[in-house]
Formats: sequence, structure tokens, C-alpha cells
Amino acid sequence: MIVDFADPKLAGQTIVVRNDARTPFPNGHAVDPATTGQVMAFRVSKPMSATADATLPASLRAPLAKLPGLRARVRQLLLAEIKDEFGRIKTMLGTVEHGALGWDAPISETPRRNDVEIWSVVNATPDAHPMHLHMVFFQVLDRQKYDAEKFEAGKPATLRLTGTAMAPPAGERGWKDTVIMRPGEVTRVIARFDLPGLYVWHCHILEHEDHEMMRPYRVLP
Ligand SMILES: [Cu+2]
Repeated sequence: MIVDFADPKLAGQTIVVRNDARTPFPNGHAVDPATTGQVMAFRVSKPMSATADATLPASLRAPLAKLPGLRARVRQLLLAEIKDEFGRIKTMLGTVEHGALGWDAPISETPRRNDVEIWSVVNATPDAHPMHLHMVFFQVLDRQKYDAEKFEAGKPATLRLTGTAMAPPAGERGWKDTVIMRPGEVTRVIARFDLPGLYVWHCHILEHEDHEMMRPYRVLP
């Protein structure tokens, strides 16, 4: 980001970056403007130590080379919410075929080294989740709504996409390692799994990854 504080009218001002996202996002409670509504403050008080060139280049990066998706294996994965034995909400990952799977369930995602795969992730929870894959960069292909009333985790035949697939906005067209997956949508990402090893993929909301929206995956040699 480039922020230009050079305007003399800003001298002596405090500029606060605010958060107005409802929590859980996007349908939860309004944030408290006195606490979580405040992210960061800039006090425009010091003399400039140097004058930076704040001119944006005409192009920030070259367009990405597309990964070969036509022959890619497609995995239908799941973001799910279940209840634990005490009736508390428990956020989980899983597959469309098997439903929610715990951390200790056998590993279901096992690309071989340099395989290109499309992970098509159904968000069957009421909230958005920032989903992160370890040790691999991916590209966002698209997002599409599905019939959430009809869908039952564990029954792939009940998954019915609706409307048209939406291409990612400009800010999501570079290499990513985390992407927001919204409720009621299927988010598709594509990756080349180039490093063999045992990794995890998970939601990056701390309470979710700990409870237990995290699963191992293995890239085979
Ligand atoms: Cu989450």
C-alpha cells in the first residue's frame, strides 16, 4: 500500500483505520467502535524524513501464467459446522463425500509431487472463513453459489451449483496462500503441489483452527 500523508491539511491529525466487518463475518454482530472497531492509528506529526516516490507503476505485476487445469484432479472439500457432545458449535473440515472429518481421520488429500489439483471447497457453515494451505501457492479460479437448503454433507448428489461462477476480483488474481471462502458458496482454487511432505490446511481464525477446522494433507514423492 502507498499512503500519501503529504497534504498540509493532514498535519497534526490522527487518522484511524477502522474495521466495520460484522463478526462472525458477514452476518454476525456489529463491532464495538471502542475496541475491535479500531485497527491502527497514524499520527501525522513528524517532519518528513524523505520524500518517497508515491507514483504507482502502470502495472503492478505481469499476468499470472495459468496452471493447466483441464486435466487437474478436482477434490470436493467441505467447511462444516457440527455440534460436540456438549452441544457446542464445532467448526470442521472434511470432504463432500464423507462429510466433516476430524484431525485424526485418515488423510484424504494426497497429491503426488507436481500434480496440479483443483480444490473445490463447499462452505456449508453460516460464516466466512480465511482458508490457508501450507507450503503451496494457489490461484483463485472462481466462486459460485450452491443450493444450501438441499445440500447434505456426505451426499455428493445433493450438491447443486446455482447461478454463474464469479471470477475473483483484481486483488485476488495473484498468487495466494489464504483466501476468504464465503457462506453459501463453492470457492475453487488451483495449485501445483511441488513440495513432498506432510502439511496442513486450515481456517486462519484462531478459535476455528483450534476446534478443529484443520486437517493434514500429504504431498507424495
Ligand atoms: Cu473459520
